[in-house]
Amino acid sequence: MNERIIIAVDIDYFFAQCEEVRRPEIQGKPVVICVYSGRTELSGVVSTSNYVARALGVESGIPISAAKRRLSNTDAVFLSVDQEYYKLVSDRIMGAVHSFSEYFEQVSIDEAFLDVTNATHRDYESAIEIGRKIKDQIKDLEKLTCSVGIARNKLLAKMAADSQKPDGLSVLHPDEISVFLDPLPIGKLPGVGPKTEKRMKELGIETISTLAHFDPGILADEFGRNLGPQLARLAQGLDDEPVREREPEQFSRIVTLKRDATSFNFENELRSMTGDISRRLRSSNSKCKVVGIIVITTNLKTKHRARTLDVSIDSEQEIFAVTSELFKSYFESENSKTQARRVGIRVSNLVSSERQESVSNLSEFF
Ligand code: DCP
Ligand code: CA
Ligand code: CA
Repeated sequence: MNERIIIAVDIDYFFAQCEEVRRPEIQGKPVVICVYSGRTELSGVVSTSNYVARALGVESGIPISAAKRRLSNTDAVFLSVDQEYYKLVSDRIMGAVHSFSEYFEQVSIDEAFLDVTNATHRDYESAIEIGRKIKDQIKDLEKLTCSVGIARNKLLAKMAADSQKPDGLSVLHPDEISVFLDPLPIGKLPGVGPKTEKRMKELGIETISTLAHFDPGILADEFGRNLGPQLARLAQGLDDEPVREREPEQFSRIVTLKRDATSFNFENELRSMTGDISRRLRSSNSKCKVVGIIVITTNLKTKHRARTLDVSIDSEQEIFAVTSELFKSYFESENSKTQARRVGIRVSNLVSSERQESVSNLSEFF
């Protein structure tokens, strides 16, 4: 028997919710996160928006000018994306979610899957328990809501999570799958983008049920020999993709200072962060080539400095040496104009320390 239980976690209106948390005064207003192209003052697109703005027709992908028009009579807040900040929040959340199962896969900045088949002994009630705990923990840690879906594979878990947003917990028992899937419009099927959707509608395919039973030959002709049959399988709720651990690309830590700083006077905090990062590198058998610092100022600007090293490192002392220098030169260059409220460090360009060793062993051998 290879029946699995998969949990999907997706943070609600992620970038916009991050901003609501760090700027509580904007809660309740329409919040629009913008990617400004810089060409003219208003050119660019909406990255995401909160649910207040969505109810007024403002969602991902529309031009900022259209969003401004639709929200012209409201107290809407337009903010520029701060990708670095969302990444820090995401790293902390993903760390917490990962702790619920060793079978963990992060698929995007705000989304992850867990395989809890063994942990739950294939019992949905105990999977729901884990789902609740994950939601509670993300709420406690970051004050963010997320939506959780539980089902027999990644596809259905994701669709279940999407079906109850925001702050949902949706379970799809194996015997409920076709009742759930069949009536849904094909646009709800992951993998069916706007172009595919349009062509399917021209072929008379409106619902997932129609797609599931459609002539496989025609689907192959229309959408390709691989994609066509694949879409039909998805429409039947079939998906064998395993939850696949991906190598982390970076590690970061950030702390709020007890007192806002205008110089490097937080050696203890830095030691604790470098110790933590060094342990994380070693436990994943990695070393880093790039070491950076993060400063979040009292007026919520996120600043970065990073150094690329000649030799990759993983020790606490080495990481401390580089980051303390970066902090010193940061505060010198800033001329103490801005105050730091939160400070962090980040290591990236990770390389496997095992591979390095074996390479050096080999070169010794030759
Ligand atoms: N994103 C983006 N541009 C897009 C889609 C998404 O910049 N076209 C960014 C902003 C989102 C984040 O990625 O906050 C996560 O994307 P989601 O699709 O999960 O959307 P949200 O989390 O914003 O909303 P939802 O509550 O629907 O999950
Ligand atoms: Ca999301
Ligand atoms: Ca997502």
